[in-house]
Amino acid sequence: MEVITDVIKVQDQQWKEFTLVNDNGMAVSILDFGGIITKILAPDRDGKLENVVVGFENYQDYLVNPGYFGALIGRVAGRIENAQFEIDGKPYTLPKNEGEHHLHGGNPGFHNTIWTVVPFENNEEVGLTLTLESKDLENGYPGNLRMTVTYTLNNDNAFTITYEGVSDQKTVLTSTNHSYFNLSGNLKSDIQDHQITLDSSKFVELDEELIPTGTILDVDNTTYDFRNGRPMKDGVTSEFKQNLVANHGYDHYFIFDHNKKESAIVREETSGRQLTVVTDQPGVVMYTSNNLSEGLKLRERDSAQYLGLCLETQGSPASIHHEGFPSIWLDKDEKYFAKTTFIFDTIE
Ligand code: G6D
Repeated sequence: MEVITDVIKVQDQQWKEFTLVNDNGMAVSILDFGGIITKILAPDRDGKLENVVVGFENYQDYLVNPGYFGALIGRVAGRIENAQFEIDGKPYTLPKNEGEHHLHGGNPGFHNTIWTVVPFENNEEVGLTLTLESKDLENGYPGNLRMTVTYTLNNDNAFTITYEGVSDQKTVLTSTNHSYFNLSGNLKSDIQDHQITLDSSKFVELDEELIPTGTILDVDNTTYDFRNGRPMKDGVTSEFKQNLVANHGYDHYFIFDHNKKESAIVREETSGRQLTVVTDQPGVVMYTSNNLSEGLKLRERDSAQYLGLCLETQGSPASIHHEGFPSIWLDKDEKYFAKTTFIFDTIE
């Protein structure tokens, strides 16, 4: 196992790209800019290593990155209604970077800031420790926040992301990674035939602006019931209101039942690749790149709708304005901890 470091010149900046390689040849490439995962090479059933995430051909395109490809997201992943909240009666207003609302931590956010990166390796794994200091009231968020994200890869083809944070004031925090997975390999096909299983019986209803209504819906007898596996395309062809609200797909927070160790399993029959997600998080935003615009030059091809599957494990920003949702409140000096493992293997 090894960590390979490359220097990437982007306009007047110098970024570093770190590639974690295990003994099976699986590799994960990560930038210090945004902690962005630019490539994951994973084997198919014949052992052929191919890229399984959406990423740009030209690195400078990560400077804009409207889809947040591969990026760490924070301080709050998802949407905060009306870009505001109150703590102990004191109002806080965040940038309205999507209509009247706040999306994905604002700008600058975790996704487009240079993180301090320290590689490491030991007998079990190779990895990176990324740290970031976010000042009090940066983008309107209270508290001086110190974030540490750890990426590790082991010889079981398990890639783990651990998030740790602490703030000197009460604040809100839920971070995630916004990789777009495509198990076909080198974006040979879109994700409509990916078979998805989610350990979830409830999901969060959205309004037309993709803002939680405050209602939690049952998946029973809907295209949101992934408990026994379902092809992603069911959400594309569905006339169910929530699939239409998401622009003919999924863009919703699923609350995990935590009945199983595996919170999500994704399979792609042609390649035989399988991705299993094990997480301590209470839920996941599953986004099926319904709004992925055309015309972006990706590593293997031009962008198109449904090219990647996002599994953004996190708390629910709806908890800011509604009771009964997985909380993203963080008390003064409370330790924030989140851990998600993506296990890549194959099926017969
Ligand atoms: C779209 O609604 C989706 C979000 O869920 C996603 O995170 C973003 O694109 C990249 O706004």
